[in-house]
Amino acid sequence: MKFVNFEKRERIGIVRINRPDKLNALSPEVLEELKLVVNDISKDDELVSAIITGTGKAFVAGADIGYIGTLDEEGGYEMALMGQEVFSAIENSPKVFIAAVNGYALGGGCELALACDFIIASENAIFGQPEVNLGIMPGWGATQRLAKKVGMNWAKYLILTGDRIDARTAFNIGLVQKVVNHDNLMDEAINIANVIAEKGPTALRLAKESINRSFELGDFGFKYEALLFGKSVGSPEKEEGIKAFFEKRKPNFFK
Ligand code: CO8
Repeated sequence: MKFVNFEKRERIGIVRINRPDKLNALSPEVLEELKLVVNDISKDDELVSAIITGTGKAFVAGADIGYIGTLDEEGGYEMALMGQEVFSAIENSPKVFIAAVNGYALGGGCELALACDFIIASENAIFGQPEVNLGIMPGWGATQRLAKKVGMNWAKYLILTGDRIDARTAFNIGLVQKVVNHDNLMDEAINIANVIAEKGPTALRLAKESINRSFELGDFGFKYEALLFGKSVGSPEKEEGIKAFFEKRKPNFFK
């Protein structure tokens, strides 16, 4: 692949958006490659978690602005759907996706990070939804996911002002879960991915699914949680987890 590198380290996948001369801007070609990689990760029984990061000084500086310039209304709609499909595949993947934000995460780049399950940021990271500066609005999920993840007021502030925020501010509003020294970003992300990769994959998948649906299900969300909890209790992984607890050892869910 030309624009998206993929590396497998035992139970962890590492995805690097690799178009540094354009700050990893997401053209249709980059998105197509990302879609293939995400689908491969989701189907790979050996993988439990995956990290998405960027090459060079940006995570992703947005959708490709030159390409947006060529689009008419219909093309804009189609391009929005194309990116939304890829980002929803990340959000709904049975694997845990961590965004390791190494620099600019603007527009579609911030939306890509939002589609991941949580965000680890370098102290150099910059977040923002600057689309209004270009006379357009976000189209790859920010109006939906940002409001759900940081609340309506911050979502409106970021989307309507186009202001950029640094990693500390992003941490303070709950957009980022951990800020680390720039040089340690990948080590930290890999450590967290490894911690997750030791857990029972079925429990991870069911818990993620239940959390993902928490906003839409209302009171039925509790019933849904109970249903998925039942599935986790019925899984062979639960036998190992509880046996290991009483044997005072770490569980091994991958025998
Ligand atoms: N698209 C295309 N090229 C880009 C982009 C981008 N988003 N961002 C940077 N580049 C290019 C620059 O044009 C430049 O190319 P060249 O060397 O050929 O001139 C190269 O990357 C390096 O960029 P800069 O020289 O600008 O680097 P700086 O360090 O001076 O500035 C910034 C870095 C502040 C990140 C600056 O590049 C910038 O403001 N970039 C644009 C950020 C932005 O507005 N992002 C939002 C884009 S719109 C979007 O994401 C919408 C998503 C939803 C789409 C829905 C369907 C279409």
